[in-house]
Amino acid sequence: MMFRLQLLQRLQSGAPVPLVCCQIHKLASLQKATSLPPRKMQSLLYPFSGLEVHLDRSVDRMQFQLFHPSVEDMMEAEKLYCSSPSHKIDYHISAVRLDHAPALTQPEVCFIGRSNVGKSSLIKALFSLAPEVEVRVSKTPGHTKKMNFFRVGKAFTLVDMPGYGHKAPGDFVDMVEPYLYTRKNLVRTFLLVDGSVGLQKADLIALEMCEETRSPYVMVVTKIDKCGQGALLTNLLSLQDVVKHQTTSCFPQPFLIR
Ligand SMILES: Nc1nc2c(ncn2[C@@H]2O[C@H](COP(=O)(O)OP(=O)(O)O)[C@@H](O)[C@H]2O)c(=O)[nH]1
Ligand SMILES: [Mg+2]
Repeated sequence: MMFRLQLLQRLQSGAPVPLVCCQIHKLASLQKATSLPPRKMQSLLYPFSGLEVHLDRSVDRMQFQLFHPSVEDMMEAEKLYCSSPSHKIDYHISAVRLDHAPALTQPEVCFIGRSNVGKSSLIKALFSLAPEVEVRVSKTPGHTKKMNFFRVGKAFTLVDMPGYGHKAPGDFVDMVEPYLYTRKNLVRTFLLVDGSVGLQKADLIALEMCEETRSPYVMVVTKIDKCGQGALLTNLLSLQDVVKHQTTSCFPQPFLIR
């Protein structure tokens, strides 16, 4: 109401009207997604389903289908990402060094991966029903040089970690590795890899590090919209092979996102 009044006054005075940047994406909520035609909804909520038809019968699909939540379960989970006075979602703090990281007690999950793989975009997408939370997504690699902490009420904290590879190996050694080893409230690490280019050397180094820390982690495959389905399937199958044969603490199912 207050905002509308101010807007009216500005319009009447001829002053420039600020652009409202907090727009909610048209498919941000599950309710909107479920109003799509069935096939579109299916490919949006279960991205692997569209790829599966191209696979030979002999290929083991098990690893892509272990976690298959119902729409009702997803709707329940979505409530966590809706901000309210009693459940505030906000940017908390940034830290340039591990000893600057806030001491928090709630469970924490972190997002790691090469620069430009889509860490900040994923967090921004998770917060799409709370668009007032500012998450910076960059056009230039190596932008995030800090850890950024976001609070999801009292439920948990999300941490956007500095990217590795390219120009940022220093940040990785200085921050990401000790963070993974020492953060007591860390419950899950999400290791993001670019599905349009497949596993890179730097991804394998990160994977090895996650294995060494023995903390449970999940592979998230980003940019699945950026290449053809054939190339994506080739990349996914080789990733599946690595997860199956070279990991012990990795959740067997990669999560596909765009
Ligand atoms: N096509 C496509 N582009 C993406 C996707 N995720 C991120 N991007 C783009 O990749 C660039 C880097 O993303 P960002 O989230 O800043 O990466 P970060 O360095 O890992 O945090 C941005 O231009 C994003 O718009 C995706 O799933 N598909
Ligand atoms: Mg970033």
